[in-house]
Amino acid sequence: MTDGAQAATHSGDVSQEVATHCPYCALQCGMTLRRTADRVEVLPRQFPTNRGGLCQKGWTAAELLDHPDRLTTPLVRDRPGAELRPASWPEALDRVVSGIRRIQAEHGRDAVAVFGGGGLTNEKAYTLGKFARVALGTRNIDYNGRFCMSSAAAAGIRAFGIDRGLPFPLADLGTADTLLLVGANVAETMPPLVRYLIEQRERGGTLIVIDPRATATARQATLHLQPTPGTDLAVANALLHIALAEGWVDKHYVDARTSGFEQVRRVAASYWPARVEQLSGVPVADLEAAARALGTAGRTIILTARGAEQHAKGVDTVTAFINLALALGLPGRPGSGYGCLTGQGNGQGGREHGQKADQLPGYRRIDDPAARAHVAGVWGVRPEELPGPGISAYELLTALGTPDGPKALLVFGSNPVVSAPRANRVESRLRDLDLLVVADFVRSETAAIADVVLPTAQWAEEDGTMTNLEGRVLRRRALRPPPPGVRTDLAVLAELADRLGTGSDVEPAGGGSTARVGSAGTGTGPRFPADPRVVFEELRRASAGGVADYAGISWERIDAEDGVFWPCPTEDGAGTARLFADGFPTPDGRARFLPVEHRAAAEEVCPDYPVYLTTGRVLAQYQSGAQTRRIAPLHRAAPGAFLELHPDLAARLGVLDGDEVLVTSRRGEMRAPARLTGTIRPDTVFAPFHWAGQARINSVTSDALDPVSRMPEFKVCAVRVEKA
Ligand SMILES: Nc1nc2c(c(=O)[nH]1)N[C@H]1C(S)=C(S)[C@@H](COP(=O)(O)OP(=O)(O)OC[C@H]3O[C@@H](n4cnc5c(=O)[nH]c(N)nc54)[C@H](O)[C@@H]3O)O[C@H]1N2
Ligand SMILES: Nc1nc2c(c(=O)[nH]1)N[C@H]1C(S)=C(S)[C@@H](COP(=O)(O)OP(=O)(O)OC[C@H]3O[C@@H](n4cnc5c(=O)[nH]c(N)nc54)[C@H](O)[C@@H]3O)O[C@H]1N2
Ligand code: SF4
Ligand SMILES: [Mo]
Repeated sequence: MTDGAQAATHSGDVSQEVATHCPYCALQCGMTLRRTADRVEVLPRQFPTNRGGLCQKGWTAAELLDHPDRLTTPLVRDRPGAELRPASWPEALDRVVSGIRRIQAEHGRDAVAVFGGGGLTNEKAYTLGKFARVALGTRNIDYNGRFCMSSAAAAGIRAFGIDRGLPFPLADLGTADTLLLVGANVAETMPPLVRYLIEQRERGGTLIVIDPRATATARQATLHLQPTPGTDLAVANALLHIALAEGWVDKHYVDARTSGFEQVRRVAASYWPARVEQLSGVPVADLEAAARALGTAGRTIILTARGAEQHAKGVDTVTAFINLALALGLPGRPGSGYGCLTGQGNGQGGREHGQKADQLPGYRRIDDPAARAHVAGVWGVRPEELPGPGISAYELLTALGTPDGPKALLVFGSNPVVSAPRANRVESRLRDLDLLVVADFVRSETAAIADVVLPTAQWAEEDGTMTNLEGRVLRRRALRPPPPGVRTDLAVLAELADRLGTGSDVEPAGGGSTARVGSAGTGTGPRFPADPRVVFEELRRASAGGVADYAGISWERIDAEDGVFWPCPTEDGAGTARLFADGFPTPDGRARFLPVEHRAAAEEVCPDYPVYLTTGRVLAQYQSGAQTRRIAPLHRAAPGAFLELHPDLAARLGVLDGDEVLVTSRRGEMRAPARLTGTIRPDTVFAPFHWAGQARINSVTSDALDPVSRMPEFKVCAVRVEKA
């Protein structure tokens, strides 16, 4: 056990040293926080995922705790155009509650919407979903995971009946004979994971990377396939085509454990390598070498990340790789399988407990009568009181302030002004709202245009649980209480629910306004508890019997077992580190093949917009940059946006390294210095999305959505590049 003796902090308690995890990405590296006289120190900590490693972001995470930009008082805007000014908590909360009441009285309950984030703890994600459905009674809630995990999630559910990022422990990567990474730049996005890649190669394994750029990850690969953005589906079908032709398909597995192969086989027949070379730019010889490495290895793992998934055909693209994995007999075979690398700190748990438009806790569907009855029982409401499914993140953001759309939005844990596709449109919709409320610990670009900003606690100031990329439930532990003037998200939601008058259905004798008593369903205590441990106990009951069943997971078990893998239905039964050993959670126990065809990107290049744009991340910045742009060493390492382009393209455009360039699409423009590099395809340019203002690449990106997951096409659109 590595979680140490200091594990026992509960809400409110503080210690000098605490064993916790990094606030940022889904790797959730183990770290120890230590209080010294004048600061909080980060020390790497052994945990099964990071094995003692941290990246720069983790090392410097504590610098935001006492940062001068930290918000320590609520802010309100008195009228449109006025500056935000400091306000007391009662004033700010009154403003929120009176605004919600007025808007709902005039326009109905759905006129108030909620936008959450995959960085929120399980307790917060759960409470936010419950707050929307019970306290606000709105169907309109969705979250930034729609921009992140949704395509892989939808494909996983379609094929396997379940969506858990990695269905096996991360350590399996180190023992794979062949490992395929599709659109994943882990050397920058999850640096400590690279030690598994090194281990894998030291054992003689083959690493294949598919990426339009020769990234730091691709440079470590045995074989790098460099397709045009948006053509991975064709590549996957070609790999299957070759596997069929060479006899590498595991017929026994296909017969015994899957359904639907025949149709997929017929589709793959038309993806002969020469045709796919035409479509993708990947040479036939590379397709053949990749197929051989995948088809003839003992242990083979295929992983996708955002490069494959953030497309208007992201679900079908992931499906094509799952088809390949199934044909090779990988899922459920020890040391082999398909997985998706989740992104945000709680990218996995954040999508299980009800902040998604169509979802109730435990990965239940909100349109399933049995699910509604179960969750309504836990919440102490009648099933018919629960709203139905809402609309997806981008559709929600672009409906704001329109005649039939929501008039108020509450944002917890996202900065869509920077991170949403077609961000100029999203920003103007946010400005059209009657009431925008943002809970954050810094003045993010979204907080800056809000009517009310609520200062909330940071990770080192709260307890809770997070579910990492392996489906392992971990504990976040508080080192210190929030600074004066700052409240936790749970405390804010509890207070708002209380003021909205939906804190309970049973008024205590004497009618006190704060001392709510719970219903039969919730036991005693308030309906919206602020104590994360109490919330977790309720979440366990709400998730019981669902796909993501946390019923058997307790904080004590998490401490004792280095985290517990879901599903874990009983306290005395083990968690599930590896899925699919005996079958798939589909009605017939078989995994489903689904035929998928290549199609063009929503926006193809043309004479006016002749270059492909793709977007992504750099090592030293995180997401919208609201946190990491404020951390001095990270700012020094990555001070601003840039446009990566090939020297041949630059020469055609008359652009030199460092020149300011203007990138224009049908939707908007962005300016940044050119960075010339031979590592990118000459038909493609790349920009990171961590910066705001003129350097905001999401002013340019496409808002085409995947028809199933509603994932925006962040990874390809057509642009024009010129010297500014
Ligand atoms: N430093 C850092 N780390 C992070 C984050 C961060 O913001 N910064 N965010 C976290 C989150 S939320 C996420 S979701 C993960 C994301 O982790 P990744 O998915 O690894 O990150 P990205 O940079 O978005 O995309 C990965 C790669 O996809 C490539 N790509 C672009 N288009 C295509 C395509 O059409 N096909 C293929 N095959 N590849 C393509 C890009 O060139 C890029 O190198 O990172 C997590 N970790
Ligand atoms: N062009 C392009 N755009 C992209 C992507 C891409 O690859 N290309 N990737 C997409 C992906 S994968 C993702 S995940 C999104 C992420 O984009 P965002 O949703 O904007 O994510 P963050 O920047 O992490 O925003 C989190 C905000 O909430 C605050 N915050 C952090 N933790 C908490 C908390 O516990 N409580 C509260 N109240 N606030 C908190 C932070 O300070 C920050 O302001 O961006 C998407 N946008
Ligand atoms: S890899 Fe992710 S979890 Fe680990 S230190 Fe870096 S940002 Fe934090
Ligand atoms: Mo993400």
